[in-house]
Amino acid sequence: MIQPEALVTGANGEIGQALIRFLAEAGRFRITGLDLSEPSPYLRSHCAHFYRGNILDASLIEELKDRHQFHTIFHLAGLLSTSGERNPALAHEVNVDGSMNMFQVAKRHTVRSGQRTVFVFTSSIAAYGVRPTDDRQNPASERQFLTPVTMYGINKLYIEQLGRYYSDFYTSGDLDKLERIDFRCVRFPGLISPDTLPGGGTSDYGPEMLHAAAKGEPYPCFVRPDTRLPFMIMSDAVKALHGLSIAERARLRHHIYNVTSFSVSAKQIEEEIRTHFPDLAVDYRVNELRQAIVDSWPGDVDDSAARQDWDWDPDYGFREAFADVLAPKIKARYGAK
Ligand code: AKB
Repeated sequence: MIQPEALVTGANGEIGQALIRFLAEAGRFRITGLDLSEPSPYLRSHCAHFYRGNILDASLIEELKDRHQFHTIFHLAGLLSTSGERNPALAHEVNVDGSMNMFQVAKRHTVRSGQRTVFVFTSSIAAYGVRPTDDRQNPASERQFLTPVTMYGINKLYIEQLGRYYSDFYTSGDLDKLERIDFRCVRFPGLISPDTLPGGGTSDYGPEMLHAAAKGEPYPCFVRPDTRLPFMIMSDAVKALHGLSIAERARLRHHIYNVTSFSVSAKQIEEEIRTHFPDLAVDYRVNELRQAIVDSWPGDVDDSAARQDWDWDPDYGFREAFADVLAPKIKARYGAK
């Protein structure tokens, strides 16, 4: 039997690497990876094809349209929140124009195969914009507080809406000829991986503190100790992407789903890490700009729709995440005791 093809954009990113490893082990897809940078030999060996290129490159997009037939596209490539504030025009280009290009690939493959290409998009809690008068601690539902304050968050919210459009409303101007894709999206909280470090995000203090502890380095934390955000570990993030991608379409009442695992403050993360790395030293040196970004995100999100519609259920809560996965793996990685 010929395996269906899947495309993973942002293949070398944190989520991309973990997702490709997971998909390769599951063996359901022939995987095509796409990233700006060269993959590791390990990652390359899991991909039938790998494109080193830019999702803004028109000739690469034509090649993807013509040479492949993607059953599923996992569109992960993009600039994160802090990077986006450093260069908003570039963030808009990569996040929005790049996503438009990927929608065109999905549309072409939908028309050619007569089957709606599954388009899985990674959105984020950055799509929210909680105001100082709102209750940040109340779990936010998918439809609340949609007034993001960063270029990244605004891009995510807009791409979510474009996905709805290409899934439910697009007609290509010809009302008889439907070319609608199957858009599915998770809004991720902050992610923590023992294998990789994020680059350019604002929830990065969580994973950075863990990696610093394992390396025996002090950590200058850029948010206040009482800053609370939702988080999950990378294996649960991959579980969410896979779970949503294979969910029966008829059960999905929405296109956009919150997913989360635990909501904790920076201080709680510090204390939990210290149970595994007693020498950890954290110095809170608040960066006002990054603090303002995090303060605009909800302290918790309501993921009951995902639990109901596609049986989302993270494997790890706060304590187990650190005790069973993060601490042992990161000790092995850095050779820490
Ligand atoms: C970021 O901090 O930009 C990301 C996110 C929460 O989407 N980790």
